Formats: sequence, structure tokens, C-alpha cells
Amino acid sequence: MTSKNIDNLRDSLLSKIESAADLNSLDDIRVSALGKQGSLTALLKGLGKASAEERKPLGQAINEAKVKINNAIAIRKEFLDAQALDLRLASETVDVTLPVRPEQEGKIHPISQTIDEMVAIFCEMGFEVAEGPHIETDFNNFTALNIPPEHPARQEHDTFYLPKKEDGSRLVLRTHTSPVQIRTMLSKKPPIRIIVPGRTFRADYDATHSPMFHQIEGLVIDQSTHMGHLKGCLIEFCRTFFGVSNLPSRFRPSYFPFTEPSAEMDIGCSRKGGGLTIGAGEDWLEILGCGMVHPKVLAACGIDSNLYQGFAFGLGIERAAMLKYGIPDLRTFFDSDLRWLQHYGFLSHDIPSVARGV
Ligand code: 2NM
Repeated sequence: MTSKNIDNLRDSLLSKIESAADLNSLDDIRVSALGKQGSLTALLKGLGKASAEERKPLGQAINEAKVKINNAIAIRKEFLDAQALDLRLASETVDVTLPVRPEQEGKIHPISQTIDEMVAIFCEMGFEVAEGPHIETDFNNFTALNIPPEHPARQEHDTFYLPKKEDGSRLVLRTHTSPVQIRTMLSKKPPIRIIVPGRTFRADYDATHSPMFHQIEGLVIDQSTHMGHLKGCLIEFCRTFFGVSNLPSRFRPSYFPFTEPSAEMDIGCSRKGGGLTIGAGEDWLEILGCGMVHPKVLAACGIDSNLYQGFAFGLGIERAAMLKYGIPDLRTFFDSDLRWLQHYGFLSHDIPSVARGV
């Protein structure tokens, strides 16, 4: 090995580097010079064979060549990188003046919207949302609610039954969301403040009944919860939901097996001129059922009615949505007609909140 060898190798590598056409070939050159089997690496390895006095100047020359080659590679790499970027920028230009693509925005179904509004109102009051299965035991759907076998309310509910099991018992499609209240009372200690929105099922189909419909029910259990809390809570709910701050209301005595006393709540309305205006006028509109939870229901759920009492209520979502949004026909809720949804649906960025008046 002579210093001439080193200079020649260096100059040939430098000229190859300068003319490397792209990053790949530049890297190939780097490996061919400085890699394990590289030509410059081979020179370094060969130093051992040089005489003692030659070793130092040759070693120095090789190292200087290495530094020069590394520098040249770095400079060429910077150039090729910039060139590649220029190429990308030129080929990937975006025309920001193009019109946006015509995309149709989806709509929130009025049932979903109404549930979201009701949940927003009750959650603001401190309620939590509870959910449960659509297929229920006879106990949760009826017996625990003080509706024993042969009770006339069982016929009224037009229940969908599943096939009998071997032990003679049969499951049902829940006829109301109350079994979720039963499950909650069975599994949690009071105080309880829940609302239960969800699907319910009754074998009934005409202009005002659908075999699947939605309910929201509420339950409050605590040591001294009374009828005044029930009234205050439900009056506040109706005023916020319908957006009428002085909405007139009244409570009429009624009957449910699971509450005692039971009541129905009416809100003020006007039926003048064929239409229906909520909050104005001389007429009453039934809006929900409610009452103080029957001691037998508390007992069925292992709650001591000497220590705890509470109220419950229930209302139909479809009916509330029809009243609030002027939807005339119940059946259209379940027709899956996209033109209907485009008309009656809600924009997804309009999330209901009490602060903005649901
Ligand atoms: C209503 C009306 C009155 C009700 C009662 C219960 C339970 F489980 F606590 F006993 N849940 N829901 C209730 C009471 C439902 O709907 C018209």
C-alpha cells in the first residue's frame, strides 16, 4: 500500500459520491467504501502489513480520506434530500380552490334526540342512567312489581312470551323498563337516583301503538323522599323539556300496581284552531304516570320500607317526541324512511344541554 493508492481510491470515491443520482445509490457507495467489506475499510485492515515507519503516515492518510468521504456523503445527502422534497412538493400540490365534495350529513333520529334531551335534564338533577336486557324474567317484569300471576295487568300488557323452559318458567320481552329499577334495587343500597331509557315491547299495533316502543322511567329511593320531591322533580322536568318556564301542570289520582299512591300528570295546552300548543290555554294533556313506590315492591327487592321510601315515574318517548316536535304519525318513527329522517332528524353537532335549553 502506498499513499498514491489511498489518494486514488479517495478521489475515485469522491467523484462517485458527487455524481450519485439518488439516495439509494449514495448509500450503496457508502457501504462499498466504509462498510465491513468496504474498500477503505480494507486499507485500514491492511495497515498491519505495512512497515513500522510507514504505518503512521499511511494511517493518517486513510483517516483523512475517511473524513473527506464522510463529509462528501453528508453534503450529497443533503442535496439529494432537498431534491426529493422539491419533487414531492411539485407532485403533491393541493388545489385549495376546488369546491368541497357534495356530502350529505346524517341525521340523529328524533327518538335518540329525545332520549338525549331527557337524559341531559335528569342528569343535571343528579340522576344516573341505568340500562338492562330486553329479555326479562317474569319476576323482574311482573311479580316484583306487585303484578302476581293472574293479575289483570298481565293481560293489559299484551306480553310477548318466549317459549316455555323445561321447569315451566318463561322469559318475556320486557313490557316496560321497570325491571331495570328492580335489578337496581336488588343490587344497590339506597340512596338510588336513576333514569332508565330504553326499548319496550307489547303485542299491540295500530295508529297509536307500535309493538316496539321506548320508555323512560325514573326511580328515587332515600330515607325521606316524598310526594313533594316527585312533584317538584317532574314539574321541573316538563318545563325544561318543553321549554315553557311557567308551564301549568296538575296531578290526578290514578292506579298502578307498583305505586301507592299513584298519579297521572297533565300539562296545560291549547287545542284551538286544530293544532296543539303546549303551555298555553285552557286544556289539559296527560303526559306521564307516577307514584310512591309500593311497600310490596320495596320488600320484593329487599329494601326495608320502614327505613326507605321513594317515587317512580314513567313516560313514553315516542309520544313526548310527537308532542314536542309536531310529528303527527307514530308509525313513521319505525319506517326507516331517509326522507322523513332528513326532515325530522337532528344535526349531530347539536348535542342537547340544559344550559342551552335542550
Ligand atoms: C310508571 C308509573 C308509575 C314505576 C315504578 C317502578 C318501580 F320499579 F320502582 F316500582 N318503576 N317505574 C312507575 C310508576 C312507572 O310508568 C307509567
